[in-house]
Amino acid sequence: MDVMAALALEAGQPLVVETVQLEGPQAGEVLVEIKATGLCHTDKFTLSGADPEGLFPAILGHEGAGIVREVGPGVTSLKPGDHVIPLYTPECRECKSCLSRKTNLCTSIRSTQGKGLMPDGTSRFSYKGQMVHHYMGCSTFANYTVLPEIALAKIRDDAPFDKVCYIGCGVTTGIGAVMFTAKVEPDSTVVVFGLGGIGLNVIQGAKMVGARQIIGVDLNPAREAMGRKFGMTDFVNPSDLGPNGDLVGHLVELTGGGADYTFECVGNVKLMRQALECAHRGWGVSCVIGVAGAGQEISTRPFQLVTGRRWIGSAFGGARGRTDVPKIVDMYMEGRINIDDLITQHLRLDQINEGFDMMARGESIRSVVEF
Ligand code: NAD
Ligand code: AHE
Ligand code: ZN
Repeated sequence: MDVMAALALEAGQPLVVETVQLEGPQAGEVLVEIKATGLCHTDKFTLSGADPEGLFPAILGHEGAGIVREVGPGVTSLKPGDHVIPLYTPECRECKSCLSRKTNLCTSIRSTQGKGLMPDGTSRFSYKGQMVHHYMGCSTFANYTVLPEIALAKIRDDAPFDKVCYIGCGVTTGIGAVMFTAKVEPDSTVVVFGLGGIGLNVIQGAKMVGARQIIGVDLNPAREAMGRKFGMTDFVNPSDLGPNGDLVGHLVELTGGGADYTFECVGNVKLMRQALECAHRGWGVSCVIGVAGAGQEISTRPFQLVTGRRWIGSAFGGARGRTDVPKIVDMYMEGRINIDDLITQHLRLDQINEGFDMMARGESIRSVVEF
């Protein structure tokens, strides 16, 4: 079938909206009509060419919501008409990782997903007769896409697509990193580096679990008001500390000795180090969420770890998608999570590049494209 998609033809170039061809679902696969998709910083990162796994041409997008239109042979858990959220972290419930109960990083289709292909090693998308790669197993910048059954969370029918698509990445990543990965306790002190689409959800999650102090760090002064709305108690703009300012020292002082939990939500390896080093001696936990560019490495004095700080990371908030995503949708529908105020722009597909420009200029939190 013909579908409308924003195509990433090559790195560093704007997306182009074109008609592309999509083959129907094979065994174990599902055709989904995408109704809405968010724009995440990771899409921009891959489009820039800095992602070692970035492949072109591709249909990017991994934060969507839509409706099942057709199922391939052997699909048992979904049927046409079901409302779903695509999962870039699938949940097969059978692989070593799923069975371990120690991680959400299902490994059953990771190798083909990383090659931009479906589990059988082929792509369902093509353009002018040439193969087009899938992206993160989702490719939600298209009005129709095909996914494996294990990469779809079935959600309630009354949830609005233009809001719950954000649960497909940003909301779950931020709230999940607090609840599932770091397991922040009530009365904790928390520092969040980067108050964008992910960091504000970390703040929201920290407030939800009863953190006592939530400090937000961002270079964009406009992020202060939004942070406070979601539960931030203190705001630090590193540029206010001057060129030789001691950000770590300042945060240690503000928290009375270091934070119980810190989260890096930018993708900057210098900040990752600062986030670790402002965690409390003896027990502070620092969680890396941001995706750093190709070839970059983190460093710190091992003494920081010897003296009891722990450096951890979180992908998709540690959430098991098919199990946890429907529950997060319920939390939103019950008014326990605020998504509406974080969606600052609604766009058409032909405005998608403007959405990425607004992200770069710090003018949007989340832009959502509606089909
Ligand atoms: P975003 O662009 O919406 O937000 C980034 C924020 O960081 C902005 O507010 C910006 O002003 C701020 N910032 C930039 N440089 C800074 C600095 N030096 N000091 C302080 N603040 C700074 O991006 P996002 O969508 O929130 O994504 C954030 C990061 O998380 C990206 O690296 C993205 O790829 C990654 N991510 C990871 C996961 C995961 O599962 N681990 C999921 C989603 C996104
Ligand atoms: N492809 C990059 C890494 C990108 C990355 O870390 N992706 C996160 C999700 S970001 C969502 O916005 C993730 O879940 N990673 C786990 C995985 O298995 O990909 C690289 O450096 O190669
Ligand atoms: Zn994302």
